[in-house]
Amino acid sequence: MKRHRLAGSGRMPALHLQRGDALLVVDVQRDFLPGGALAVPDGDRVVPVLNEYIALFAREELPIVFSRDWHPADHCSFQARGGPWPPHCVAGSPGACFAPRLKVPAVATVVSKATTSAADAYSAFERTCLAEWLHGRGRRRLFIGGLATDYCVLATVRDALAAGFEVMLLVDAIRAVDVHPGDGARALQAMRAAGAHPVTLAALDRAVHA
Ligand code: VGL
Ligand code: ZN
Repeated sequence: MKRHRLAGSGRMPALHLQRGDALLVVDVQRDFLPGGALAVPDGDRVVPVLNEYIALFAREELPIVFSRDWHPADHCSFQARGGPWPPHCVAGSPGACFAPRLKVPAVATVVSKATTSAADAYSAFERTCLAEWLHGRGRRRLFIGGLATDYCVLATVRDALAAGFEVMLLVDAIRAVDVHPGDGARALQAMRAAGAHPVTLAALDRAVHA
């Protein structure tokens, strides 16, 4: 029996990058990698994949934004202050650095968040100028990946949708903390239900257009 390629056979049409797109890399910092203060299991696995997205967006001269968790030493989210987390991503410390293998361009847009001791912020949009910055550059669609699926990626995706952006979630470039088993899977479901579209490198049209 001959096989036919039919619509709905599971094969997605190639996705093209467009004017109005931007890449947002969430919190790919040493403290969230294996060996770090708040290690995300397999957190390092997002780095080579994100590097491919970074190269694609750089080639198309589309904006690439890196968010980072950037806490004071006495941050309210730390256990010493009654918060849920061990100390992590203290501003200027080695653990707060971007992953060494992450190919952050020489000139990059960096958004620091949760920078005051009294307030935490999982979302890269929370008390930052990121939404205005992106809107001001005519961005309509954000490709979002990084760490961690069930905290900062989830909160960032929700805020991006609320701010009116279309969101493409890089499902091959996110990893979850999974404090409670299934947190990552639930976060993924919640993001899809909120309107984020899952995307992978394989689904992106990587051909060079003249
Ligand atoms: C994060 C826990 C605490 C994150 C930040 O980047 O997902 N998670 N602070
Ligand atoms: Zn934090």
